[in-house]
Amino acid sequence: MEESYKKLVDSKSKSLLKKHLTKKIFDKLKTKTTPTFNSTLMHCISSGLCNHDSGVGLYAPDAEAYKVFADLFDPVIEEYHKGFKKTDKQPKPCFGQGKDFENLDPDGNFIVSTRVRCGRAVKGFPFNPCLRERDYLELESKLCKALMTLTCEHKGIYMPLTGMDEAVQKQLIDDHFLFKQGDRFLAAAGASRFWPTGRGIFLNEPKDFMVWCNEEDHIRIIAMEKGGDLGRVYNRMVAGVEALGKEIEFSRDERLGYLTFCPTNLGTSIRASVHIKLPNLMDQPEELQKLAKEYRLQIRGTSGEHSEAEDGVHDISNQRRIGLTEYEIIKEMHDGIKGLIEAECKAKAA
Ligand code: ADP
Ligand code: DAR
Repeated sequence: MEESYKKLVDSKSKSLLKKHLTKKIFDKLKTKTTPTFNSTLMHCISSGLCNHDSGVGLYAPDAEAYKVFADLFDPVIEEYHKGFKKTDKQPKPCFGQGKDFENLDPDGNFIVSTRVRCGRAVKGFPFNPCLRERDYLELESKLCKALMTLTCEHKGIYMPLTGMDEAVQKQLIDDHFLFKQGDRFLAAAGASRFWPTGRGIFLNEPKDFMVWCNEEDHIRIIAMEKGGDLGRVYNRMVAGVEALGKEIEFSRDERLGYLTFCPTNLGTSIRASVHIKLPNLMDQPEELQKLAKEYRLQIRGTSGEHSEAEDGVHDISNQRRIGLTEYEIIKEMHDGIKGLIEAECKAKAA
């Protein structure tokens, strides 16, 4: 670990890990372990040590890591989430009403599709580096039992990755329903062990609600549809979260909110995104980046993280996930996308 750490220090990495893992903190934390699962600093930083091009480079091997290695997690959380200090506390869950958010693009001029997702961890289970093969299977079994209770618009089927026809899997990924495989950042973080055991996707009949099992987090709850009706998509995700929350006890920390494998997903764990075409703004990359920063938005490629835009379609979403209620996160994204569309119209008229 010492040698890999020195290579990171000497590298041109711009990761938050490199920025905040000072030698003093490294020396203070390198011998610490978490009490229940005996997780180490190496479990937390292995991805960022292997991938110097990480944006963050840090993951929590279990819930206790956020406290045992707080000297490293707290400054990374504060910077990524734009100011959530170690003395700040996540508000109690408040989803509000999706009806407050009007369709972002009723005439269908810009937005191809809208997606809202959140992550959840099952209380008592660690995260990927500490999960045994039987833990993945137990998590899958618990989730499937809960999924079978879903009714009405959420009713659907669970498809395990084990035994899934390759063509079916490729189509589900191409349709943006299913997660990609082989993410090197996640692999280096220990998230691909025993793959594909315990991994899978639940899809409802209309294919506008899905639940991922054991990709990066234990559970990802997702609603998605064509067009820009953020309020309707948000309501569908919230109803799914609340239904599953009646069957499964989620892991929630008093200060950090809902716990996740990656510190970028803590708090509400909500990422609300649009696949959107803004051709005029895309021709002014500096202006677009300035607006994204102003609205606290993150820009990804068409196939999500670590991908490029195809046919001018970008994935634009809220950056912050902690320090605000669920409702406030959705409002921040809604207002940001509205602002980008207004700027696109001005750029077109100019
Ligand atoms: P997340 O961490 O939220 O799951 P990723 O960036 O890994 O995000 O994206 C996961 C999948 O969801 C990718 O296939 C991506 O293209 C798809 N996706 C994200 N936002 C949208 C959207 N608004 N419409 C359609 N697909 C989307
Ligand atoms: N690529 C990794 C992950 C950052 C956040 N995305 C997650 N958790 N899927 C990085 O450190 O840049």
